[in-house]
Amino acid sequence: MKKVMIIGAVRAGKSTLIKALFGESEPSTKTQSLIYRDWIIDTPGEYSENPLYYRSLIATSHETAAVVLVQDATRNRNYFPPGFEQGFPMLTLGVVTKIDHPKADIDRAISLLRQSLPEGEIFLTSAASTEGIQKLKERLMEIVKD
Ligand SMILES: Nc1nc2c(ncn2[C@@H]2O[C@H](COP(=O)(O)OP(=O)(O)O)[C@@H](O)[C@H]2O)c(=O)[nH]1
Ligand SMILES: [Mg+2]
Repeated sequence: MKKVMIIGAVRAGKSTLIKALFGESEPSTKTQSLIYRDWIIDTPGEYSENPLYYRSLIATSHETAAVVLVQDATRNRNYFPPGFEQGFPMLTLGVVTKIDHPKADIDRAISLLRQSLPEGEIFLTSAASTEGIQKLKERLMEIVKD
């Protein structure tokens, strides 16, 4: 099975999203290193926030069929550099997390994500309400299966 790597800022909701994709709802603990779980690679938020780690992310991405850029719907800034998607030669897609949150602003999240991912699919999700999780899972399964 191919793999998918999940990247995004510290506390963007990456690990919780991964748990939700596996049907789990307990809180996630802080991710300190690359974590391989079945067909998903979880990454520490520092890897997306600190340019010192970009090489490591890009190197790891070569093991994957797709890279998922995560944007937290409650944040008012983009933690990826502009055009970050271009560093990844494989398929890239976007996921907005926490759309259930009272402070979520989905339009803002999409436009922030578009600065780093000008094209490609964007999925709107909430691990808390499970909205959008099944649809994302189906798409990712399609990517990793062949
Ligand atoms: N409201 C809400 N909070 C979430 C959701 N997903 C994650 N969180 C919260 O966001 C925080 C960071 O989540 P985590 O998955 O550890 O982020 P990571 O650092 O990107 O792995 C935690 O307090 C989560 O409970 C969601 O769908 N809705
Ligand atoms: Mg994490």
